[in-house]
Amino acid sequence: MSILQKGSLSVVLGAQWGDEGKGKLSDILCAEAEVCARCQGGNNAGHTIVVNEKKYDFHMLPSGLINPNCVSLVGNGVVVHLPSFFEEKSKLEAKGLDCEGRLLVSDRAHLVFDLHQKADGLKEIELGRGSIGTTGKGIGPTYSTKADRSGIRVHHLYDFPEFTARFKSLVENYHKRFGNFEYDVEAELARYKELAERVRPYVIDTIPYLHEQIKAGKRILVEGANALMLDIDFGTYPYVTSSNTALGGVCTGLGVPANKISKVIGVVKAYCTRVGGGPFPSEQLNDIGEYLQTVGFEVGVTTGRKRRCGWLDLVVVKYSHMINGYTSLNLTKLDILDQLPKIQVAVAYHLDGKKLSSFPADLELLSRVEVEYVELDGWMTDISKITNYEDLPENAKKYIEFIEKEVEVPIEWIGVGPGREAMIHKP
Ligand code: 2SA
Ligand code: GDP
Ligand code: MG
Repeated sequence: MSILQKGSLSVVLGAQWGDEGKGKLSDILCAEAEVCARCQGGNNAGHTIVVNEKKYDFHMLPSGLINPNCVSLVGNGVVVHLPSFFEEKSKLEAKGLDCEGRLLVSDRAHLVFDLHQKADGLKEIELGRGSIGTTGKGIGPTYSTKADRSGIRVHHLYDFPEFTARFKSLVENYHKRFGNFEYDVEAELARYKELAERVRPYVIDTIPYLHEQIKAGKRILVEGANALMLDIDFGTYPYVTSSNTALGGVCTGLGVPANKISKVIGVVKAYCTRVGGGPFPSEQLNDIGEYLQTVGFEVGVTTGRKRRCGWLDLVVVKYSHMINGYTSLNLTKLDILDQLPKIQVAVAYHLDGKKLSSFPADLELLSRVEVEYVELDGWMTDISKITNYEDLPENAKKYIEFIEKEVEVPIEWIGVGPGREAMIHKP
C-alpha cells in the first residue's frame, strides 16, 4: 500500500494549537518516506512517539529517526540550539536509535544561543500578566534577530572571525536592550569553536539535496511543528510562536517549490488543547476540562506544563483548512472521549447577535464571542483495540462523519491510542 507520492512532499500539519499528535503520524508515514524534514520551529516542539511501548520524545530532531531507512533533515527555516541538538541526539541514541549517517542540518539554519534563551525569559518577565507563556527556548528572540538581519547562521561557524564579530555584536545589542546581564562571551566563543567541528559532519546545503531527492522520485515527509493557531501570521497574535507553522512555512523553511507538495494532512485532536497564554474559545474550565487533561495526559512534552483543555472547535479547524488546504485529516485521541456520555463540538462564533464568517483577527472581538455548540451522543465503549473503521461504535462513526461533513475534508486516519499500532486507516 502506498500512501505517499513519489518525487514529492507530503506534509503533516497541526490544525489547532499544537500537540495534536503530529509526531505519531509522521513516524507512521516515515515507514514509506526516504526523507523526513522539519521546516520551522526549534526545540520548543515536543513530539512523543510510542513504539512497542518504548517512548521517544523529539524536540528539534525529525521523527523520521525512528525509521532506520529514513534520512532526517533539519531545514533552513528551523532554529537550532546546538547544545540541545547534541543532547537530544544522545538521548535518542541511548534509547537505541542510530542517527549517524542519516541526519542533515541546513547551512542556512539560524543558531539559537543561550543569549536568546535568556532574552526570551527576560521578555516574558517584562510582559508580566500578559506574558505569552513561551517554552523559554529562545525561539522568539532567534527569529527576531533573523528578521532584523543580526542573526547567525550555521555556515557562519566555518568563518570564525565573521562568527566572532557577529556574536559580539549580538551580545552588545542585547546588553543595550536589557541592561548589562552576566554573559561570558569568551567562554561561549570557545564552546562554539568546538561545536562547529562537532556539527560539521551533518551540515550540508539542503536545497540541491532536496531537489535531487525529488528528481530521483524519493518520498519526502515534512513534519510540521507547533500548529496553525500558533502561526505568526494566522494564529492568535501575539499569543503565537515566531515562525510560519502554516503550509507556507514548508516552502520557505525548506526551499522547495509549492507545486512539489502532493499531500497536506491536517492533524486534529478529537477535543482541543492549548499550552501557554492566549485565547481559547472552547476551553472548559470545569470538570470536562479536568477530565480531558487527566484522561488525555495533557502535559507539555518540553516544559511539563499542564495543557488547557476544551471541546473540539470546528471554527478553528475550518479556518486552518482555508489556509492549509488539507487533502485529508488525522483525527487523534478519539479514545480519550470513550467515557463521555455527551460530547460537544463548537460550530460557530456569534458576536453582537451576528454569526461570524470565520475566526476573527482581533482578540478583543474574540473575547466577546459566544460559542455555538452542537451536542452529540458519546459511545461509552473502549475503542483502543479497534483496528477497522467498520468496527467502531455507531456514535463514534457519527462523530467522525459529523466532522468530515462540517470541515469538508475526509478523515483518513483515526488515532485510538498512543502506540504506533493504535491508528485506524480509512482509505
Ligand atoms: P515559543 O516557545 O516562543 O514557541 O512559545 C510561543 C507559544 O507557542 C506555544 N508552543 C507550543 N504549544 C504547544 N506545544 C508545544 N510544544 C511542547 C509540547 C510545549 C511544552 O509538545 O508539549 O512542553 O510546553 C509548543 N511550543 C510552543 C507556547 O506554549 C506559547 O504559547
Ligand atoms: P505533537 O506535538 O502534535 O506531536 O503531539 P504531542 O506528542 O505533543 O502530544 C500528543 C500526545 O498524545 C503524545 O503523548 C502521544 O503519544 C499521544 N497520542 C497521539 N495520538 C494518540 C491517540 O490517538 N490516542 C491517545 N490516547 N494518545 C495519543
Ligand atoms: Mg507537542
